[in-house]
Amino acid sequence: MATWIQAKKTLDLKQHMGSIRMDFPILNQRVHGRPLVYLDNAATTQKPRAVIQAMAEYYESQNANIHRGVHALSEVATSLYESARETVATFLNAQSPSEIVFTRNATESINMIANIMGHDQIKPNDEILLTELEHHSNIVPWQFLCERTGARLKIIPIQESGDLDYESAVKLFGPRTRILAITHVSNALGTVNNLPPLIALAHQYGAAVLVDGAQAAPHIAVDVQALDCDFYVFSGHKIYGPTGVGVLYGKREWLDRLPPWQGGGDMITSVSFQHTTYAEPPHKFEAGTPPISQAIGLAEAIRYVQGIGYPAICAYEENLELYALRRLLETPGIQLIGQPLKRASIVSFVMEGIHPHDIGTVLDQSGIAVRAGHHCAMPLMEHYRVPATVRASFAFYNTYEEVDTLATALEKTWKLFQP
Ligand code: 7TS
Repeated sequence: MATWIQAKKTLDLKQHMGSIRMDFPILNQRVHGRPLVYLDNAATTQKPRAVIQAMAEYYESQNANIHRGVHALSEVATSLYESARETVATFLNAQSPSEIVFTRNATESINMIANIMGHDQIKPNDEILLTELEHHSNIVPWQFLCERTGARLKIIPIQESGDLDYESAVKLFGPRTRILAITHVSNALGTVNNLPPLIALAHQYGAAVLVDGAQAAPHIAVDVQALDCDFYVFSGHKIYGPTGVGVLYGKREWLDRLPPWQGGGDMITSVSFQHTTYAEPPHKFEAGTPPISQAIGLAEAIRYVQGIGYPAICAYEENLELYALRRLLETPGIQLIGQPLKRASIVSFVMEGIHPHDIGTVLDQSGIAVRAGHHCAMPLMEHYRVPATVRASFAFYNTYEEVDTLATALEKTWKLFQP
């Protein structure tokens, strides 16, 4: 946890920014001779020292394989791994740690569900509802499922603002709807979806709901019981934890009902050449050696985030985002893509006549890291008839001065490309 946090009260992060940034060693460097301005947090976030240290300590003094040995190190490693699961369960307000499966990333979590749902839950002409906002990770696995089963995709459209078209959404549900797979926050526009009415509607039709929380978990306090979703997924590396670990939350009754995905060690109770019986959830879904150090790192990242607290993070990030929007709107040539009612720390834009990749390259020369591309959301790019956007995505360690640096660099970029 961050050492600078004293009393547990809502912090004004602006006042603590120096200490916060000191917790993230990577931020204190120069890129192309300029101080790094890291605004690619939606791709991956930087890691606080506490996470790096927890993982180093694990490898220096605790490393062993888990659930297998009677020796002391294996018991320590097993207990650290299982307590990481408890940390995630409490973080999401799951009913029990057995509802938390560790995977490789959000993508793998979605693939697992899309795959095992095909076992006996989906029939020809069943319908799977997605939205126009989805990342490819929440599209392609469902296309695989449709190819295997003869089910069909139906797509909830968006309005020009980048908000979901809730009126159209209601009409798309029907007796054949089996799954609603929906992002909590759009990685390209930052739109925060209003999930509860859609989840309630899906359940009225007996459909299961998977929420892709990859971009939400770092910015919004998630309560899976309040949401009442059936599955919730996110990636460790986008919430200040390491790569190589993801989370799949699943309601216990779903995890009991669904078959395992991969077979191997640790997911069985007994194996013979004639017959194998499976372990209880969550182990049923964790074949092979899991991401042990990564789960430990993720738990530390969650403790770090909880140490600051979502009220403080949300308050700071919302103000920073408003400031960034104001500065961008003042900058000549900028056209925002999407103006959703509620957004979470992501801003996408284009500049007339300048390719987003060129903007990204010029910004990089000023030490500013942004993303330029289709953001793995090609259907969404098609909706706005742009091949790509520039995306600035913020974390609680970004500063107002960094937003100014971005705005100044964009103004220069605009001038540079004028005839
Ligand atoms: N879902 C959403 C909404 C995402 O933004 C991403 C990654 C994923 C799923 C997949 O996450 P992964 O950890 O399994 O790869 N989004 C991005 C991005 O916007 N830029 O780089 C990765």
